[in-house]
Amino acid sequence: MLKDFEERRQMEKRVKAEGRLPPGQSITLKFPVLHYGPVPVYENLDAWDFKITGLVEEPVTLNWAQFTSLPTRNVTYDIHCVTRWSKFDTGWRGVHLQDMLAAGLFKLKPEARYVIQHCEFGFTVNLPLEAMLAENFIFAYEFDDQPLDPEHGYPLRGLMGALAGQHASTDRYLWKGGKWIRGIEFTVEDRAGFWEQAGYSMTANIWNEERFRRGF
Ligand SMILES: Nc1nc2c(c(=O)[nH]1)N[C@H]1C(S)=C(S)[C@@H](COP(=O)(O)O)O[C@H]1N2
Ligand SMILES: [Mo]
Repeated sequence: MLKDFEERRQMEKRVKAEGRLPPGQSITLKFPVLHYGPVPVYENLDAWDFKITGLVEEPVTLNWAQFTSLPTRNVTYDIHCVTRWSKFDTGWRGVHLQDMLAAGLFKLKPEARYVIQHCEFGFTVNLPLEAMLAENFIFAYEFDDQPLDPEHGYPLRGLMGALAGQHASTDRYLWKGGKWIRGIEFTVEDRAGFWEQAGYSMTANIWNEERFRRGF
């Protein structure tokens, strides 16, 4: 217990010195679970699919075997929850939107500017296209070399994190990644997702502490 406390204190000191602790955040060594509503149960992934819709030349539907045969990347993210905990050096494997485009899986229409993630039970979250094309975002299906835990998004989640030391303009809070994601929709206009409709920020930049929507 005391050892954990000391470890956490030391690590917080280090990431602070490295400029990796955003304002108003503190470190956790655990992995808290945060979401609204139930955790979906999958007996198998036979009925699972991932739909790419909206401003694309041809909509695409992928099953689990097709999705997991897409090229993957391993990423290490610092993740920052709007409820003020941050977890550092988390390791994930998943598919990047850039690699889907490069593989010729679908073609974007030039008007596409925003992306809505569609998740189980109708949960949605919105991001500008540039944030999803940046290195901060991945469709993750492994954490720590293991399939995701059900409560962290099994089988697939959108994942938004920060790369150590980059302070990118696309660094957002963790809620910008939808757990149990089932598709993405490209749009011209920004459309508030579930938490955004409840008052959370449309932009969610962690370095400017964009936690809530102004004037909401
Ligand atoms: N489908 C879904 N995804 C979601 C949410 C949710 O309510 N539903 N909450 C978001 C919020 S507010 C956070 S902070 C992160 C938490 O991810 P974690 O439970 O893996 O820590 O998931 C995000 N993704
Ligand atoms: Mo959150």
